[in-house]
Amino acid sequence: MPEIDRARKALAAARRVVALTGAGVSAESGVPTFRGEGGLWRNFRAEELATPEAFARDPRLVWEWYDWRRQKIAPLPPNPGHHALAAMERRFGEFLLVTQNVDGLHRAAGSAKLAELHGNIWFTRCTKEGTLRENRAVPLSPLPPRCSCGALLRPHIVWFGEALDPGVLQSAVDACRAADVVIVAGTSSVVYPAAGLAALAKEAGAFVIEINIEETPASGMVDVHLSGRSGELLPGLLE
Ligand code: BJW
Repeated sequence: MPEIDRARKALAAARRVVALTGAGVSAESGVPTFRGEGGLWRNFRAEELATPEAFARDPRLVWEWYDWRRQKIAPLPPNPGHHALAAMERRFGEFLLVTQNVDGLHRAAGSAKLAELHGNIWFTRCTKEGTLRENRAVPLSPLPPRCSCGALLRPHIVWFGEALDPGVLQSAVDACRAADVVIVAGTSSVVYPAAGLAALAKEAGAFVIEINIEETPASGMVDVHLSGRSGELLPGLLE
């Protein structure tokens, strides 16, 4: 049986479904990925921009980078991959979309059962009070922005070396442990703890489907690897 049919068959029999997404799912909307050709880390050094140390050293530089990314993402629409995942939420009895993406495009496509593991670029967090506020201003001015309490605001993003929100991570772990099918789409599967979720699900008995334009460290353990673009393959899974 062709791989896509094996994946469709598993999904057709599933009640509890989890989708785990990465930057590749937003690539067809025009959002740059992190690794690989054209990826952000080809032109920017992660440790100079995406660490708490970088922010402590030069908050303005870090904010300029995020402001540039916000300006790039703001006009971009969700693509058919995002829409297919929103449709899955309506189709399956239990569904959780676990995303590493911070661009907000899943929400824009209508997904509501969403665990944003690495935060959201459209929210700021007060470095003193921890208060979260949605802020869609593009460009942001002045940089770096400040809270009404006077403290610096930071992007609501999980940087390297920082812990993920324990509640958000636990919801992802619980859903993966209980899932009948897990779809891992558009992620290089190298950043932990997100990269460990597919193996966790597999060990707990889930059927794991990977969608990617290339092989990843997870490809050897999944039940089906579908090679291609998520904007084409995710809608194809529902046919
Ligand atoms: C397509 C496509 C198309 C393209 N269709 N596919 C265990 C082992 C080793 C290291 C660690 C470990 N545990 C923790 C670590 C350290 C670290 C880590 O994992 N490092 C590794 C890189 C080595 N992890 C952390 O630091 C995490 N924190 C943590 O563990 O804390 C522990 C702690 C506990 C208690 C107290 C204190 C600490 C935090 C990780 C945060 C990651 N943050 C980033 C940056 C955010 C900045 C920002 O957005 O501004 O999140 S890193 C960056 O990578 C971003 C992404 O969410 C993340 C994942 O990338 P993703 O989504 O997979 O994208 P790419 O670009 O890598 O891949 C795209 C894929 O799409 C490719 O495969 C393409 O082929 C594919 N593709 N087009 C389908 N059309």
